Amino acid sequence: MRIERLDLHHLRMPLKSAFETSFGRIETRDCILVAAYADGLVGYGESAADRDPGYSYETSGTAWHILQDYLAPAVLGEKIPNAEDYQARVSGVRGHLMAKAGLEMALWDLWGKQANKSLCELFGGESQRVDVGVSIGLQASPEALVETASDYLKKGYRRIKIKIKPGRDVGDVEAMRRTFPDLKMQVDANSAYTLDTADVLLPLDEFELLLIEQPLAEDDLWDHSQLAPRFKTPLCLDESITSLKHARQALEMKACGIVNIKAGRVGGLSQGVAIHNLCLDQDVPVWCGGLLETGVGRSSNLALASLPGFTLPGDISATERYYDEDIIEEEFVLNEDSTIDVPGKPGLGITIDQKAVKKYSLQNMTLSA
Ligand code: OSB
Ligand code: MG
Repeated sequence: MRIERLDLHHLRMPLKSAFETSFGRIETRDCILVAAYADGLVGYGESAADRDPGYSYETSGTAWHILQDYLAPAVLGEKIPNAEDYQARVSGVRGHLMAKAGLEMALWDLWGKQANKSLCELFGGESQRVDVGVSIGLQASPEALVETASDYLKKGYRRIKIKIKPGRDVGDVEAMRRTFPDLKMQVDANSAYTLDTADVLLPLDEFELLLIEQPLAEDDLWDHSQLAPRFKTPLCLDESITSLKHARQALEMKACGIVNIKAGRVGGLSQGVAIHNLCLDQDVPVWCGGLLETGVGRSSNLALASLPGFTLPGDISATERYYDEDIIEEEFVLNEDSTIDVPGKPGLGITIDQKAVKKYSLQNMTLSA
């Protein structure tokens, strides 16, 4: 299918409640919505780069620039039969993985619609519903955290992740564990520690956490391999795994025992599938992370998480956890068993709410072949 046209929409959406991590507080979430047109079909993708370079060096501004000036010219007027072909065309652009992932997702939506297959079917997914949990941002106090967590447990979530940072780590976990002795729980530091300061986390080993996510910096693969043996609890990498190659290297040096896969962070769904395959091969559990995506990205996360290696609950929560108004017509709801259904319609299986897109757009652009 020849790509005839691309639309870019820079969106800024108010979150229902602010999301605070060790890298900052997010009140509104930016993304770039990509629409790709071919053969009378249109596919949608979401580039998850946010306004500020806190989680990643990419921003909605850099993603817009890279999409407009480099990625769009690489695909417009071209026949792109599959993700391998797409990745080869954009391989001259170093980095900018979230920008690349947004366009790849729009192409997957097109390929699925053309083949009349859902993304889950295209990937070889095996589950119709996936285990999910909720990621709770830093709260005002450990007491407030326990209260927020209770609200989510009442809604039916059976796995909770809490954000930690220096000064708000062991105490918060202790308060949670005291109140919820059997809860499936994990923590995410978003790179807030160094090899020298991370020993304050050693007491976490008492609390039977599923995992400790990304204690050290993104480029500290080696230091994670030095830190990991100090803990009984498995370390899990998020920010550090930006490619299949880094996943392989992390596993070879035992920098982590579990991998968080986010298609946006690794340059596209195809790369997420490849990392899943590597980990499945080596019996390393993976789970699907989230980036507070709109329904567009969430739909693709559900498809990815339907693959058999995703054995831990994902950070894929119900639509109502994130936004008052999403940009898709469908709503993702939590089932009673703390799962969410995997979309079954062709492509991403979603319908864009054009009025909502218009409402939240800061900038729009059409690029033609
Ligand atoms: O590190 O997993 C992270 C949100 C934004 C940036 C980074 C992270 C997160 C989350 C939220 O933890 C996951 C979600 O519910 O989408
Ligand atoms: Mg994380």
